[in-house]
Amino acid sequence: MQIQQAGYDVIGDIHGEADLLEGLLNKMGYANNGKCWRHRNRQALFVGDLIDRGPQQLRTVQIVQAMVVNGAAKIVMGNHELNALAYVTKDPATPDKFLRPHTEHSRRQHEVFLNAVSYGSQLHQDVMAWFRTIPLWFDADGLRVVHACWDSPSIELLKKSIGDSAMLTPDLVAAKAGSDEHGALATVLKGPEIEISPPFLYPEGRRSITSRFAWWSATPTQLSSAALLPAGARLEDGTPYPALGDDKVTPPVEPYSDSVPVLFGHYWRRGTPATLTPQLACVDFVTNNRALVAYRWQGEATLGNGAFVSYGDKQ
Ligand SMILES: [Mn+2]
Repeated sequence: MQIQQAGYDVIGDIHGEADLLEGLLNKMGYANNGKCWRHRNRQALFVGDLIDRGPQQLRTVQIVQAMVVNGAAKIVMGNHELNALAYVTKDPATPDKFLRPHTEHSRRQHEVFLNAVSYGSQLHQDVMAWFRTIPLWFDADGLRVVHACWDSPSIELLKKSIGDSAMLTPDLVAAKAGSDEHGALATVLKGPEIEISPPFLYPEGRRSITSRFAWWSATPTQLSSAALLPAGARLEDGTPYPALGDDKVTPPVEPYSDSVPVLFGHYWRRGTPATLTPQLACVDFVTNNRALVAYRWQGEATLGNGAFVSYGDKQ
């Protein structure tokens, strides 16, 4: 067995797959000591998006929270945790409304979680209280971790209002769409987006005029390498969305140029886990079968493909 030096095991978006999480932790040499899963000389570092989608969301939260509270793990916030907080937070400007409107779409996206905790219960409030303690990014020991995008101007802007602790504040949760703070928070947790024409439909039918942007792309001004359409995207007439051409796009963020490596989740990457650049790697992968991916970081400034580990994939 490979000897692991001290460092961080950066674990991708779990989305309620608690069985996969425990399998991955076990595979990486973590053991459950009755209080939490723990490694003798390493820490787990979760990229967020613990909830929504999968079947074991409450158990996922409980496993991760126990690890964080007992010092066996760290975590950064995902857009699904932010959404969960906005879903229960009244808009200070219009107190009869929630910051995340309770639309059919937002309710459906969140309903497995809401059913698991029972909406409005003490348990629900306790989980939200813990979510409020999750920092927006990690930047220490020669490593950076963020849910979606390490955009230095956005992070510097957020630091001006919330400081280096990277903790969400009530004012930041309530920042209005169109404000600099709202844009910076969206860039960091949801990733930058670009306009796309014609619009596309997600597999479930929702229409969108913006697409995710491959902020790590070496050719960010070519539509084909810059736009990330979801699998199964269609045109409004129902036909498959055509292949993207080499139309020029204006990158919404500057390329990442620092020497500190960045690990992130969010992007549903396909295929065998691999780095994107020597400084950038995503740990959120969708494979043929359900799988959870981690990057076992041991202090290196240059990321390498040998550090990925996955569990649950039958390839
Ligand atoms: Mn996400």
